[in-house]
Amino acid sequence: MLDRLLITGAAGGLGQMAREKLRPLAKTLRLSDIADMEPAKQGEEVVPCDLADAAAVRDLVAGCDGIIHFGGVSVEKPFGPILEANIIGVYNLYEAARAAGQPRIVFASSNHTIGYYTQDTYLTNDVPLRPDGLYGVSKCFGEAMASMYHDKFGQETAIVRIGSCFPEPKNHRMLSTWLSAGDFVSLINSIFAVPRLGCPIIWGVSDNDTKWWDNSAVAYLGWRPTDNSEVYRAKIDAAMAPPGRDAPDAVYQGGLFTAEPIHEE
Ligand code: NAI
Ligand code: 15L
Repeated sequence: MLDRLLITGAAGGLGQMAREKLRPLAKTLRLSDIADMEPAKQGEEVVPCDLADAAAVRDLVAGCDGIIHFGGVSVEKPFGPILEANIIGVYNLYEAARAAGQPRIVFASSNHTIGYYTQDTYLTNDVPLRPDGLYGVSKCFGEAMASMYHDKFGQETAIVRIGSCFPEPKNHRMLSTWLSAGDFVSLINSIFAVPRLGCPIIWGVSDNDTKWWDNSAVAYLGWRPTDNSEVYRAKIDAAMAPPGRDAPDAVYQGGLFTAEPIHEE
């Protein structure tokens, strides 16, 4: 059991899910966000923090022996907020972790690091990056930071390229990219349990029939996703027509993110 697990982005969708489901993983959960959070319950600490504030991030990370880094901009946005949260914020986090004895980190990366691969390609975890926007580029930066801090200092990070982690898949593309909360929780438990983690790239995807990603290189983690989006197919078919054959959501793994412009400030 960890002593104190830091969850950044605790006010967000995945942060709230983790707050509820990862309680048994640590004696204390330290929950942080720039947005409002529910008050601390027993075994919790609520610590507001802007990831762009280096001194505040250093204090935030001190005393933690594990970090789940969900905080940051999670969709395509102008470069300013992405720079603050996902570039400067990630640098601040890694420097704070270095000062705090290198707690193991789960870095929430994204399928948008490889979004321009087409849906007819099956990807191992060592393919060249093909980000589909500034958000995807910022996640490539985070992955590169994890790799460099591992090579230079031995910092361990699980780079989880999350597909689509929501209670249910929301459209036809997500039948391929869906990661269930249960599978994500079991992945995080495996990441903190494995004796030697290193700095693997892990596809964050459930055992969907139509998945595009091959996790065989990280079999040593012992993680076996058990959910399958197929159970939602009929519901999605009934709710919406599938995208046209040439629509971005049907062509590219990153779906509609590939059609986003560069947003102005
Ligand atoms: P979310 O947008 O709901 O949560 C992100 C949280 O980060 C928000 O509560 C926000 O207030 C906080 N944040 C933003 N800027 C900040 C700053 N400067 N300082 C401190 N906190 C800041 O996103 P969600 O869905 O919970 O995702 C969590 C993480 O997982 C994100 O990093 C996202 O990029 C990544 N991810 C999520 C996927 C999903 O399917 N939910 C898919 C791929 C990646
Ligand atoms: C992401 O990276 C986003 O954070 C999330 O909101 C979804 O859009 C997801 O990717 C996806 O590709 O479905």
